[in-house]
Amino acid sequence: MEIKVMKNILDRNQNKADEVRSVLSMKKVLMVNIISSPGAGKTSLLERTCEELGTKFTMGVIEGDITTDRDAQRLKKYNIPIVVINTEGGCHLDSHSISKVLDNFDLDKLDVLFVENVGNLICPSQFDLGEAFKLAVVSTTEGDDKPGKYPMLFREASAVMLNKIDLIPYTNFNFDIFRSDLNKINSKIPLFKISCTRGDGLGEWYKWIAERIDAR
Ligand SMILES: Nc1nc2c(ncn2[C@@H]2O[C@H](COP(=O)(O)OP(=O)(O)OP(=O)(O)O)[C@@H](O)[C@H]2O)c(=O)[nH]1
Ligand SMILES: [Mg+2]
Repeated sequence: MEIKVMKNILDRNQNKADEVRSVLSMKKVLMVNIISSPGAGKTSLLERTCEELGTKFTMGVIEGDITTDRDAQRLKKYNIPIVVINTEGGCHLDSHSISKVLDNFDLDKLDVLFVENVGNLICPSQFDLGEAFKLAVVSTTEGDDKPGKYPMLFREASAVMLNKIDLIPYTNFNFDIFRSDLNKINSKIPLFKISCTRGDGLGEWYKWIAERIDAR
């Protein structure tokens, strides 16, 4: 019985996600669903990306948070449209919540809409928001075992950002284990080794995302 209820929830979510995807595709807006555990660096990556590509592309951000608008406050200085969705305890965004806030953006003018999902490695991977693709962010301080332990996100994502590589010397993170586990799940997935604080590896990310925005 419980399984049936869950299936209904996912079916309803999928129908709305398909609607959102078709609206965004008509308007030529690339929506990117950013997923990570709490603190891996989603907002830091957005700060860097707004700084670098904010003049080249028209960007918007949807900030999913259980409570507070703190991440949105951090992005305010880039003068881009930002909408906060507080899930009030919910551990992920869904397509209905995205659909309800799309009117807050001028979709005719937008090139890219980044969605920072609620910090969680599990539930957000199950809920299609109508995005063009999912982006997985993991950080070295979380350990090298995350692809093996939480395979769904790494199966679903179109790219992986391995953040906080500046901290590797202070952890027991083993890149070979990380890469080998990732290969077993999704061997072709692009992997960016980055540090949002120091700036390592971000040039390749800017190039990769800019190509996708251009090709939308
Ligand atoms: N050393 C180091 N710290 C980082 C790096 N990237 C982010 N941080 C720090 O990690 C902490 C969390 O970063 P956020 O960008 O807020 O992470 P988040 O994924 O948005 O967090 P939630 O929204 O709470 O899930 C902050 O204190 C950042 O300054 C990095 O590359 N290196
Ligand atoms: Mg954040």
